[in-house]
Amino acid sequence: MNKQFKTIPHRRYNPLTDEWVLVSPHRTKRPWRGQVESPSQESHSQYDPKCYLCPKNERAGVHKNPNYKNTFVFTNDFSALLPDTPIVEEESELFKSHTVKGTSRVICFSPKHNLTLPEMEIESIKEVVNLWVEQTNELGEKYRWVQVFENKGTIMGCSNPHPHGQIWANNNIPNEPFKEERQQKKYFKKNISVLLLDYLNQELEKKERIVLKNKHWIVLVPFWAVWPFETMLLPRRHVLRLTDLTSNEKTSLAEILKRHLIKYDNIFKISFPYTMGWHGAPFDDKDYSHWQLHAHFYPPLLRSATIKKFMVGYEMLSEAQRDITAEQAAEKLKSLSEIHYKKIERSK
Ligand code: H2U
Ligand code: ZN
Repeated sequence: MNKQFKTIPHRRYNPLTDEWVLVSPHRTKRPWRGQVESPSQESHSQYDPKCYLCPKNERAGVHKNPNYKNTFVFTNDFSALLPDTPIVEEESELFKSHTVKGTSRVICFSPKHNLTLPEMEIESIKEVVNLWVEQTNELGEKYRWVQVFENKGTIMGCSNPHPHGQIWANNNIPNEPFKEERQQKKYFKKNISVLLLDYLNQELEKKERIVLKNKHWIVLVPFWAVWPFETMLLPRRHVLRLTDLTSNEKTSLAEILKRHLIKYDNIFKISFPYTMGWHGAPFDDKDYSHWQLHAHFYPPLLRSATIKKFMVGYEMLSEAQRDITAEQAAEKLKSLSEIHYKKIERSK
């Protein structure tokens, strides 16, 4: 590794988005020692009569949840996207607007109000993986872009601790995947190989930012990570979409997700907040061989359970900036136990 990375401010390039990040490691010359605060208020009960996601409870409006046993999906009662919008098009150079058709769904990961993904059994996590795949498959038949994601923790604007995620689908390609589409395509044209697979193979050789591996999957801190503990999860083989995964790959995904999210919870001994989501090739008739499926994890916490990284000031006006380097974050994540802190506390 370039030794100066550890001490000298520099910019790093993100080939997936064609954006740069400012890295300022000199601000953390001391070895990184995460401050551990007492665990935040978490729900201890498996059922909350006031929760709109718990089985048999009423949601806003007229709907009542079934007595579901594993996972449960419903159309968001306050959906940001609608399937039957009339045409709203404007096409002048400075005033442009396009019609958007789509839908938003909410997915409950478990009937248990207080059970988050890292604490679930691998079989139950596989149910969530299967649901992601089924939903992506179904929505991909109708829409070009299917965004599976999870907002976790109040710090991320999540409204309810009940373990859940969302899926939004629409007929156009939104900003983030648009950049990734453009960049992966450009790279493929130039090199006749897949950007993220070439990147992954070089990361496996360098070994500086790899957090976890199993037979089918790798978790790493990207060289160009912006958020303090940002990670990327990707399959080792060339896979375009969630819907292309084999059964073994889905089981192995459930397994690595559990290991990864336990490590996240163990950083500050709290249920670790983040936004995570999947990026795979869009659903239309074009050739997307240049794509590689991957998930991004964007956690906001920096030094403790209560100190988050703010993306304000210079970030809003110039470009993203980080203090601890991607290598330091990977080192920290690697060093953490794969046994959940709550399990250790219970056995004491
Ligand atoms: P968050 O976890 O990001 O807060 O998302 C939960 C979603 O649940 C949110 O988009 C929806 C909200 O619109 N919701 C319902 O669909 N029905 C309800 O009864 C309450 C919340
Ligand atoms: Zn609940």
